[in-house]
Amino acid sequence: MTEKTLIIVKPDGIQRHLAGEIVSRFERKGLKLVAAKFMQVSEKLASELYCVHKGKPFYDGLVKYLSSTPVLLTVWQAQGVISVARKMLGNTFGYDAEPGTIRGDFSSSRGYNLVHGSDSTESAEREIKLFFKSEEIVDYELADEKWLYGKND
Ligand code: IDP
Ligand code: MG
Repeated sequence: MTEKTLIIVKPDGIQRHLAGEIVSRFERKGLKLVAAKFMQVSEKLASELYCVHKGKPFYDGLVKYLSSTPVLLTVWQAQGVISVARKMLGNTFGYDAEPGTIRGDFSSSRGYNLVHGSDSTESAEREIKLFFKSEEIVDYELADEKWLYGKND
């Protein structure tokens, strides 16, 4: 069974017209898009997503940031997708992220870092369930799957 991960284009990603660029990077990497939703997240849902950070000095600002304007929620599926996507995101703070990563290429901020990605299988399962019903996650085959993943390993 291949993994799934939740990737969110955060409000600054939408406001800065970078949603297409960000989705395109995951597409070109050969990850499979299995769900998507464009919506404004409530403060309640944002605080649930970030519950592990409750009590930290940046928590209240983080919840306000994520719920301030709409986001694009996406779920991607592939072997090892959680760690692949985290590498593509780059380090948490934009100014510290490597060039070539999404945050490294487009963010120079601390908290405003354009994109969220699940950090483990447990968080991915919990986070996906917060935003998607199971029937909203689509099971299908990509026509070029054999070229994307190979058959000789
Ligand atoms: P991650 O998004 O790379 O997993 P986390 O440590 O889980 O980073 O933090 C969640 C989000 O909280 C970050 O993406 C960022 O938006 C925000 N954040 C983390 N640390 C700080 C901080 O020190 N100041 C402001 N915002 C922060
Ligand atoms: Mg995190």
